[in-house]
Amino acid sequence: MKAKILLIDDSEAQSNQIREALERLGYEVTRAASGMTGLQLARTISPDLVLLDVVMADIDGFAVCRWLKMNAETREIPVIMLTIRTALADRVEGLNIGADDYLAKPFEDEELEARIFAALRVKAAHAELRERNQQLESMLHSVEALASTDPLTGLFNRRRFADVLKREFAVTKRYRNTLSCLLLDLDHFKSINDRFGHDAGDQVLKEVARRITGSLREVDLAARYGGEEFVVLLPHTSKTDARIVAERLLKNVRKQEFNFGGEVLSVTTSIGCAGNSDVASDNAEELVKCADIALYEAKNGGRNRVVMFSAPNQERTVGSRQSLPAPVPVIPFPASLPAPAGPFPVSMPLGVRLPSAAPSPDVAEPPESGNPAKRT
Ligand code: GH3
Ligand code: MG
Ligand code: MG
Repeated sequence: MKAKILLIDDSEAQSNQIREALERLGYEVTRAASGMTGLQLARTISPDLVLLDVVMADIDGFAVCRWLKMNAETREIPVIMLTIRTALADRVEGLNIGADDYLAKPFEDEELEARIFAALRVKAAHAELRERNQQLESMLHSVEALASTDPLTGLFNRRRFADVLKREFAVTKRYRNTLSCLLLDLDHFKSINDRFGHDAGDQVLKEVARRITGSLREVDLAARYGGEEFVVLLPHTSKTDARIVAERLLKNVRKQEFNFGGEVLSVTTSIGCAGNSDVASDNAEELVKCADIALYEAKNGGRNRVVMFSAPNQERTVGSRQSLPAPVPVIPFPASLPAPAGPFPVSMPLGVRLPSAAPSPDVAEPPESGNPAKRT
């Protein structure tokens, strides 16, 4: 493809001479007979290069060059100024205002060709560099996105959550706002993997993630905290309001039915909820710890429920070792008893419920027997 050159020169005779030389060299030439026309054409035809005479009747070449270099649309077009051989000051000024090169009149075809070629090469190199930079920038964005996203669910991962938590917690301290945190853990999720395979488990995790984000406001943040655990950060939300959100999540997750090999089932979740009023220290992670303690109690209390964190002494908040509530004792599986054979049957009231089963209460339900909470 021929390079397109815009020749801005008000002298008819000189223009014809240069146009002939350029066309002999294989360039496509458009001529502007005044500085003003040259500026308009530079925008409309987007030439690869401008050859610009200095002395013109309406506006001189310096002014034209300045306008071309100030305008974002034309800034990248290389400009070669045509000066008289003796006028050193003109050449220096031309370069100072942004011209890329100059050509002293009279000139030979070879010099014209060499200067044009050099200017086009620089332009091509700039364009390539710009493209490479754009590619690098978009690669960087993808890498950043990958580093902060959970590939299965598309939610933020734990690393990214930790960053956001730190920032939100600091903002909350500074402006004395409320901030709440929910920690969710699917109930008896392992039995889905065991009965229907890992892909079925993945499908459940994806759908649960979708339901969680669908139940939140835009300013809330949901992340995958671990295998079948999710964490939700609710800025500007008191514990009372967080409870409402948690109960909505509980219902929305439970409502989703899955059909695996003709068997229709739903999953339940246990949710621990804590608020920044539970944390006395500056350590943002304490907020998740409090939610985790509440989640543990939700598991122990029979699963499929929301438990709000409450310190044993209501006056106290978490922030020092002494103020943490005593951990709920874990009852070890007696070594003398044989381990249960095979996977847990899903049809049992294990949180994975058949639709025909009566819905479990969301809160305050007697503990399930024989299924002590295990937190992994
Ligand atoms: P609980 O009610 O006490 O929380 O029981 P649970 O079965 O949900 O908990 P447990 O910790 O025993 O099992 C969690 C299972 O989650 C075990 C692990 O194989 C599975 N898991 C973790 N990550 C993934 C994943 O990305 N995909 C699938 N399909 N399974 C996963
Ligand atoms: Mg679980
Ligand atoms: Mg777990």
